[in-house]
Amino acid sequence: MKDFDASGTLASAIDFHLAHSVGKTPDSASITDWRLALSRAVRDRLITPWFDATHQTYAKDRKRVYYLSMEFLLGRILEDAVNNLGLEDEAKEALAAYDVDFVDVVGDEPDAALGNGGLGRLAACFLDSLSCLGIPAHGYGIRYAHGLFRQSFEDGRQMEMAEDWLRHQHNWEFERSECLYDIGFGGQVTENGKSAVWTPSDIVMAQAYDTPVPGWRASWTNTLRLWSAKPRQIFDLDPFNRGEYMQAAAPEVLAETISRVLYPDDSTEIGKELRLKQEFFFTSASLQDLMRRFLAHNGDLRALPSKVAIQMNDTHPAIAGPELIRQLMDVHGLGFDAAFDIAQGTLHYTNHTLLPEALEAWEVSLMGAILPRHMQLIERIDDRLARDVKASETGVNTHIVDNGKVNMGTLAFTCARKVNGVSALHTNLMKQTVFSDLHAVYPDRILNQTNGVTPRRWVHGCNPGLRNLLNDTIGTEWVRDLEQLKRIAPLADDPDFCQRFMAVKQENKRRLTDWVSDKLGVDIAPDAMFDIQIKRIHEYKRQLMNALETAALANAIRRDPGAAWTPRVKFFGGKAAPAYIDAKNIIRLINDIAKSINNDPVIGDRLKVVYPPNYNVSMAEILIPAADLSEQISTAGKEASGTGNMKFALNGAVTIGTLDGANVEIRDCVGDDNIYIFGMTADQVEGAREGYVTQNYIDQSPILSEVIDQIRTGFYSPGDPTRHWPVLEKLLRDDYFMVAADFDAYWDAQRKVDEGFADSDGWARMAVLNTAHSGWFSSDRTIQGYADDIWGVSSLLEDDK
Ligand code: NBX
Repeated sequence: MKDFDASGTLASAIDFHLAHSVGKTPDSASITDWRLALSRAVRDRLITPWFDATHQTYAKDRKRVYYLSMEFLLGRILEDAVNNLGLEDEAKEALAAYDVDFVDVVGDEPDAALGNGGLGRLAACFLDSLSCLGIPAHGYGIRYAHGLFRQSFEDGRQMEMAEDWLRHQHNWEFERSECLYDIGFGGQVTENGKSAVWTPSDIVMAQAYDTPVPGWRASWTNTLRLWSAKPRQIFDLDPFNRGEYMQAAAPEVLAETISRVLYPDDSTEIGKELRLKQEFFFTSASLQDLMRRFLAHNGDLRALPSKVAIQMNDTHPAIAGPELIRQLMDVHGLGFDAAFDIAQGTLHYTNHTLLPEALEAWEVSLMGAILPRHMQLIERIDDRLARDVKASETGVNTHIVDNGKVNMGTLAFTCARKVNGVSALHTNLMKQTVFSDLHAVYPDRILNQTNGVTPRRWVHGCNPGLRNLLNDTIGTEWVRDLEQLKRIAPLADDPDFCQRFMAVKQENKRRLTDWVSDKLGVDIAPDAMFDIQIKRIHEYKRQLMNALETAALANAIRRDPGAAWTPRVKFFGGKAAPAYIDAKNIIRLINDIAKSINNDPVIGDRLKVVYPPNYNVSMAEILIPAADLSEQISTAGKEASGTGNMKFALNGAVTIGTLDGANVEIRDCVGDDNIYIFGMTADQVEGAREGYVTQNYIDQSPILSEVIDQIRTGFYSPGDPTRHWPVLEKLLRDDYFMVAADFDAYWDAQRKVDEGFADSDGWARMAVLNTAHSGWFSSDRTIQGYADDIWGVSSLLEDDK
């Protein structure tokens, strides 16, 4: 294979690109110019491994993976690429020669925020692991012009602003102006004997943009292919010729709307026409693209399941079932049964939530209007399901089309060879609740793949101090084989190692302290306990319970300021969906509580509350390495897995949490003595529902009662005493997530945390053991699980060994 690498040093490549790609001289270059020059210089070094991986994949013609996801929450790309390629020192040195700081340069890059939260970030970690493991794969998604909105606070209230990551040149991607597919909407279907002809009323084009995704040291590099919507026709010539220029541009505007903006809702069904169009747009383009690639090498469509594994990340791409069947029937001439079997042998579905309000279901009328051919095929798939239900003799009653709606979970399940949950608890609950009927009919279909996170970004990249300590202690292999972290477990009893481990933590806390002072003008003490809850704001995640406990702690401190309090800084971070009023009310309450506590001289440094606006991936990279305590306090049974929980534990934070999602597995790994578990179990939560009265729990808890009274009487909103009544009203009327029931257990657990932290040796031991026993939470382990149990694919790197 020809070597396409730019010859010479990274420094000369930066010089070259500053001049030739950016058009600047060193003395006129801004930080952004340096970033663009460095990005190009680094990207050049990916080209040879990228071409090489593509070449090997074609030459070996082995089974490939296609990961279909509406969201890829990549964050910053440059620093990660520099790390993966091992170019940090060279890059730092090259920039320092011009008095330019590497940290400023990589920090200049806007986050690629093409996702809402855990689901999108999981997809990004999976891309990293697929490349790291050398599994031939493509990620397929949407190149949104505007990612997740930017959040600010005005008088404590969340404000949303449009995000604009593409305003500055995005120089990681390659635009593929020749790679275009037609995507139809609406229109008519005419039956033609056995086959059907769909004549859409509107057609837009999907154009590909490719981003190389390097694995560790670029031993393998896959592709993330994102689709952007383009008009098929720029101008409507009739109105143009009549001088109606705006109207003439209507098709362009309409088409580009499809990939314009990411829907900011992470846990409610949206049900909007544009959303359905987005889902079909990227799914159809991806399937057309992978079918073209398959057919270039294979004549026999029945071989598809042996060459292609498609993973549907949640139900957002679930239209892939009917769309693949449509292509096989209407384009390639197969009959329905053959097409269904091929599709079903190729598709797999991951479920990420059991919350009923988050399960996608489209009105039959909308589906029929936008995708008439697919609606017909959905009915036929439903008949197949009915046949299997009957044959199973289970007597269950389950349908894809029900009550005038297309249930996308049932559709995805029916069309998939394997269906997985994202933690052991979640997978068991899938079998027992939402998918119990389907599980009875297809008892071998559901399996578990507990989530994981990439150690490249979430330890090596974000925590240089810990990286160096680990490298010094156990060598560097842990980056690719995270179970090696176990080797530091014995050192939890070595005072010298513990001291070095906690010095790293202290340094990370100092870095965060400086950042908070710089960005928010709030001064905090780095020796306080850093207690962090960062995630989307949702009632089930119970930020409210944390806020109430914070207020209660402030009361206790005010009552007895001279007692031996363990100083704490409570961090909150996260966005609420713009239409989620109850969550936005909670944000405002947290901000008001923060203001009151931070300005109370009696409380002083014993307790501070910090809520930096616009939480995103790069903010997580500063917060997580600095955490002492990780808040994972969702109502048991509601958080499918969580992945932030894993990042914290890996970075030596101790968890306070419920037995929910992957917290259960974190406890199993780190041991009961190194985690603070409290509250009801998933079973107990369901048991407590009947006859649940919030007020009874409040009455039993003087600590909670006091806080509720303060909020009611405007203690946290002087001058506007009724401001937070909606939060109380909701809590009292419908405490579905059982904040009141778990409050006292949470309070007690927090007081144990206080004691634990006061014993600095004991805490250091816990912190070390959390890192040591979290190796299992690598997304490499997760992806190996998908490769073995779901896709039936193997690494191409092993061939060389
Ligand atoms: O997926 C999250 C779960 O809540 C986490 O427990 C889990 O760890 C993570 C990865 O498996 N789900 C999630 O982030 N959902 C979304 O972001 C979402 C986005 C759009 C949408 C529905 C949900 N329409």
